[in-house]
Amino acid sequence: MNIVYTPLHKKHNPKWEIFDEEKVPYAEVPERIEQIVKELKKQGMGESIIPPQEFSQRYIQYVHQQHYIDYLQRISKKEAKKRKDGYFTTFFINDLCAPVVPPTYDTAVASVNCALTGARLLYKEKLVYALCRPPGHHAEKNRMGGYCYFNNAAIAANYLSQNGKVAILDIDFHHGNGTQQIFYERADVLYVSLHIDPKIGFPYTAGLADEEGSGKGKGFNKNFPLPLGTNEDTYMKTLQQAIRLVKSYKPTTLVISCGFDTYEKDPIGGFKLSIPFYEKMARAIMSLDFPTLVVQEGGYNVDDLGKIAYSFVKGLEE
Ligand code: Q9C
Ligand code: ZN
Repeated sequence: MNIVYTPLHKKHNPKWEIFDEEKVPYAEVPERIEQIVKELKKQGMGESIIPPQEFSQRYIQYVHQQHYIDYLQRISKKEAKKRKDGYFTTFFINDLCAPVVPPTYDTAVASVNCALTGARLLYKEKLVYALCRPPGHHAEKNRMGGYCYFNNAAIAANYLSQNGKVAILDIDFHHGNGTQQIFYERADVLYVSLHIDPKIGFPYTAGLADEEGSGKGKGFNKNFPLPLGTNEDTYMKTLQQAIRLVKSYKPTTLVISCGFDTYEKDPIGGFKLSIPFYEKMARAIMSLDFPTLVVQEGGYNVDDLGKIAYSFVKGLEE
């Protein structure tokens, strides 16, 4: 298995987000990815870690509006420099959980490059893990939000769709409203997600079971909203349903939007999954036997993220 990683992500380091009018410490911290890398190295996987390649901006343009891309670049390089707490934009945004700091644009591009490098590698490798940061699945065509600026998994899936149908399985605690929106009218990319019921959790505005896609995309979007406190038994049964859907779609490649905020001790999650359970999840997913790109999304228990990721990786590699 190849692991794509760059230390560039560390520069994107906002201190606060604003949630329900309150300024709260930013959960999406650089230590998240650093802890994962540290544990994978400790487990002898250091040799598998490779840096991302550079890609043309057009791969981002296929998914995000040019006007949005340019706006994010401009506020990173100009307006954000004058703010100590990061710049909370009024435009192109869904919530106040995506502050822009001066390095945000460049690190968001580097994060996309990790996902695209992984996608390109899938032509010769069976399995790649892209350690993307900032995460991406809340980023819509022209809106940032929920710690996300560019939609890494969507950009990679769109790249892979040149070569055949792609399935995206999103196992982050939160619904990937951005990924759903981007592919909502497309039949050549299936989006399947397990997440906290949006009636009770972020992102609130999308992720209900009756959102099934529209136009040509009708039937190619599937949401499994789950209650707060979901346990391993319910989660595995639901994951098996999701896996069956992916299997019957017969994609050429599979992209996993992989969040570890479903962990029982995640500070912003609310499911009850234990560290050893991630190995079982990965094994269930790998039973599909498609070339698979794992894209890092959320997961905020910095102390345990390394162990969670390693448990997942063990299941992937079996
Ligand atoms: N105090 C991802 O997992 N903030 N995004 C929630 C926490 C937004 C999550 C409030 C959560 C965004 C990629
Ligand atoms: Zn999440």
